[in-house]
Amino acid sequence: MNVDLAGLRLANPTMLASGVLGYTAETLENIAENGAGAVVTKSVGLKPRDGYANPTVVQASCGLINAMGLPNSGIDEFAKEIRSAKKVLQVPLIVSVYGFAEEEYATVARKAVEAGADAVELNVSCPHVKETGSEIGQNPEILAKVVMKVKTAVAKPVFVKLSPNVTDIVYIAEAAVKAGADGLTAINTVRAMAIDTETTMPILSNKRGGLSGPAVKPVAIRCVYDIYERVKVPIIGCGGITDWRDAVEFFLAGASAIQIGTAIALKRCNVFKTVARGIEPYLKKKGFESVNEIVGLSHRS
Ligand code: RRO
Repeated sequence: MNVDLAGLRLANPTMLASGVLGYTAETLENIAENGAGAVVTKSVGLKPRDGYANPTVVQASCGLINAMGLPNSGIDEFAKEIRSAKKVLQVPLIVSVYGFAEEEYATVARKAVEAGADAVELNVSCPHVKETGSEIGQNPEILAKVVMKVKTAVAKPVFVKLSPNVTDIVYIAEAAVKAGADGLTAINTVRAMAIDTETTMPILSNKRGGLSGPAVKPVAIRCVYDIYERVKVPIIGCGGITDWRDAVEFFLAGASAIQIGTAIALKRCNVFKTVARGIEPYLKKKGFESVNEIVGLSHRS
């Protein structure tokens, strides 16, 4: 069940996705104790942000739509959580970083690594916060500058979390890898909204949000499959994984590891253990000796 992600050793291929319970050392430790092979924090920027007013989350038929608006305490305050988390965590700690300019990404990433982050994941794909996220992740030139700047600022693996809200995710993935990304996370949430038929108004205070959960899994599988055909760096699959079969589907598409987020809200924290425990017998039954042997297996002709 061991996997190697650009030099990061994971005891099993399940990871906590950014945005869910990744705010404090305690919750990160709790997720690791529940079996996650690595944890990713909520995205953190240079300065504190309140995020949007409630409602920030609404349940859809097959998932959740959120528009949190990047609430975070800012890297200087959050560095304390990183340091505390590093004292207790037995698994790699990846800090999700956002910025409004390439220098900001680099400064936050450097401070995160100085505080103990084992890697950073660049959030260039938040679907609804202006001037960060998608504006960067939809533009290959700006994205390349961000990645290059961060790569010169830190000596730890740099992962880039991609948006599905683009015409061609492969084109963006290739730009990130060419600029030096050590791995790619696919995908962030899909732009979505919900309207209340009683009030006749959009439910989220921000109106538009990002859809996650089982509804987006087929979209995420297609993204991983397409990216795998064109890039050599490890891909971390993310989007709608709730059980071991979902995870296996992502490996077969080309993911080397998977992230779980919404299933924690819809199911329970022990989803990491149940997913990992399901993968092992599947590998055995099929005659494989490791997860690595099935990464990208669906691409063979
Ligand atoms: O905080 C958010 O509203 C948010 C972020 Br940063 C993100 O990357 N994806 C998302 O669905 N919500």
